Amino acid sequence: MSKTYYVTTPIYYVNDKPHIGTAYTTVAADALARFHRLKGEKVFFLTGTDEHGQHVARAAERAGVSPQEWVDTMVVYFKEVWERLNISNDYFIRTTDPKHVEVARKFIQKLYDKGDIYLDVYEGWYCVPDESFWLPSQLVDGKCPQCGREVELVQEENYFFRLSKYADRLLKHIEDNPDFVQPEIRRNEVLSFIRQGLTDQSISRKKLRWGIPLPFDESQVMYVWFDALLNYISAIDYGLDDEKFLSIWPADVHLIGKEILRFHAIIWPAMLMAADLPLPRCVYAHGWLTVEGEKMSKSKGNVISPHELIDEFGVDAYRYYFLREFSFGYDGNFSRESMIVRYNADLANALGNLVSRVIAMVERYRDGSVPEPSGCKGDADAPLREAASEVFGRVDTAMERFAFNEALQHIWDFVDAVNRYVDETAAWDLFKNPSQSDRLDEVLYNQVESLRLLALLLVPYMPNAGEEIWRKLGYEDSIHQHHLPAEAGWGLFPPGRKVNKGKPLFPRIQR
Ligand code: ME8
Repeated sequence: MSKTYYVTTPIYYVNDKPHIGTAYTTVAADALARFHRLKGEKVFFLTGTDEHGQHVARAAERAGVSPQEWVDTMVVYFKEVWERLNISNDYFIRTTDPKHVEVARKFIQKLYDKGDIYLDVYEGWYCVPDESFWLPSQLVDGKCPQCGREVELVQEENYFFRLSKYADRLLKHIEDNPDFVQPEIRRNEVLSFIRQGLTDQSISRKKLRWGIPLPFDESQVMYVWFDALLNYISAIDYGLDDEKFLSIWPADVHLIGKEILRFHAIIWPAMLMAADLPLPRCVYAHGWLTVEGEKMSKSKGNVISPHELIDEFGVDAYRYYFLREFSFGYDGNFSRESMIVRYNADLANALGNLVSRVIAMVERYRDGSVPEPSGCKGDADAPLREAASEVFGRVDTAMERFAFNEALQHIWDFVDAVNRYVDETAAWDLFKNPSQSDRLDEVLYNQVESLRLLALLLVPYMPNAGEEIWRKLGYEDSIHQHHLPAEAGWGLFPPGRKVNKGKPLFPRIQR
């Protein structure tokens, strides 16, 4: 049996509502999960919420409710927005789930029994919003080197994880596996960090109550990052159901933002090594989004909710814009203007018009029934067939590298090729000349066949648009039951079927 393709997002803190930054990773993970399902693979796609820690406890305190009440209220905002964005996660993990708590306690006990966890005094600085420990030498102007906010002095007896013990093995693993940390720039960052030497990591908090109590010392709770990273294995029943766990683990990719790279590319693999578990195949850290040139922050009041953009542009356009506009590994800047430009050019004009034109011609020239291909060839056919036969392979190669924007670029190159075909074959002229009737049949069939392939190609990125084109082509079953490249061959569209005009896919946005 082939292994399940396992893709994860970070689990998000519930101190605040989701915004376009959080949705960025989740939409990308969803496109990846759907792409692998399109290929006919078994997929497990995980997302969820990180509900413990000081940051969340303080948010609850400010709201005047208990932490549990707070997280129960906040988690709804995440579930709601993922549903609206058509996120197809197979499971939603919450770190307050009894199952997660049980697995986390089992895991830490295992490491403690092995001697990889010991008691010592921690003295240093703590950034509450980032939930990160820092040494005095790491601070920048006395502030958190990560986010620039105030840090707090922590001095307490903590349990430590022997991270240093795994430094050499980890270094070798990253050196031997060039794809383990991606993109390259992040891999270099991790390598140089490890080469500077790793110190053992505090993994418990004494004064905090909101967390998972340590099984070997109930007076302390697990450090929120140690707890959170374990979601990737608790969600798939590590230590509870071996058969299930082994059919899914190791993860094929953990998609994360670049600011949490060290946790995922250093601490997490070392934790797995300590537990004798295989490492994920890849940790991919994407860039950060700014809004109209500025970092999103509550104080600036420029935090954008996905709902706002979905209301204005629709779900598919939302997904398309974020995947197409930015190069995943790099930082990017959101602007409403660029979203409108993309929408009108790529969705309304190139794609939407193409679909309407083809369907309208089948209606006008063949009473809405897709004709049998006549075999009457023309010069324009070969370039179209070539574009059709190459597009999936190109998309696949781009997706292997998590280059969502390139994958979509290849699909739009195909859209352009079909648009050219429509223009060059000029069905409206063929229709005027009865002796060209066979050629008209062939041309219309090729256009419809191109839309069939296009609908399938779009499914991972714009599931609704894919499904709508499918309906317009007269299919009654779900497009999600169909696969590529299995159904990429030319000529699979059954002639004689009636097309449906329906509503336009992406009406132009007037400015
Ligand atoms: O770090 N641009 O949770 P978090 C792009 N709970 N991506 C962004 C973004 C932006 N402006 N802002 C947030 C945590 N993200 C931990 C994770 S995992 C075991 C624990 C995305 O709620 C990006 O994926 O702060 C980033 O890594 C994540 O949200 C951080 O979410």
